[in-house]
Amino acid sequence: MNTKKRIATLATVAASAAMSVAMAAPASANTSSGCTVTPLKPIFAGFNSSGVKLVNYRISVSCSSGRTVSIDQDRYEEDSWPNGDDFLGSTTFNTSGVTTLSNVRTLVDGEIGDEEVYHNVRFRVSSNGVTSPWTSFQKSAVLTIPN
Ligand SMILES: [Ca+2]
Ligand SMILES: [Ca+2]
Repeated sequence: MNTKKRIATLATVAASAAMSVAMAAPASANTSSGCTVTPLKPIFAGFNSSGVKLVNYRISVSCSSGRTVSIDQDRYEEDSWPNGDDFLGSTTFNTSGVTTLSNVRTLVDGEIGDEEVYHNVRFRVSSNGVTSPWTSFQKSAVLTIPN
């Protein structure tokens, strides 16, 4: 193999290695470093004392022992194009083990007719003083609810 050919071969190997790293990320987005975190479809959770509807934005968490997880949750009300989704608020959580987190919030009435609410979550895992990078955000299913 002459020198020119060898350089070309090395470049091909480097390119395919970079591609396999880039393509692996989305498939494992909700499992990272021994924790699995899933944003569950929001559920109706009754009424507050003022008669306003409540919605529980739950998050399922399952971590191996010795791991703690930090979670960012962003809540939205979905709108059709050309309107952007309405941002409703953020909450952060720190937990470990196997649990389902609850976050009960009042339901907005931002438009005529039903509201369509969902949440996005991302997380990072700490173990023995080492913290993983943040995952990408994952979107829950959308709850359509009269209000
Ligand atoms: Ca809407
Ligand atoms: Ca409405």
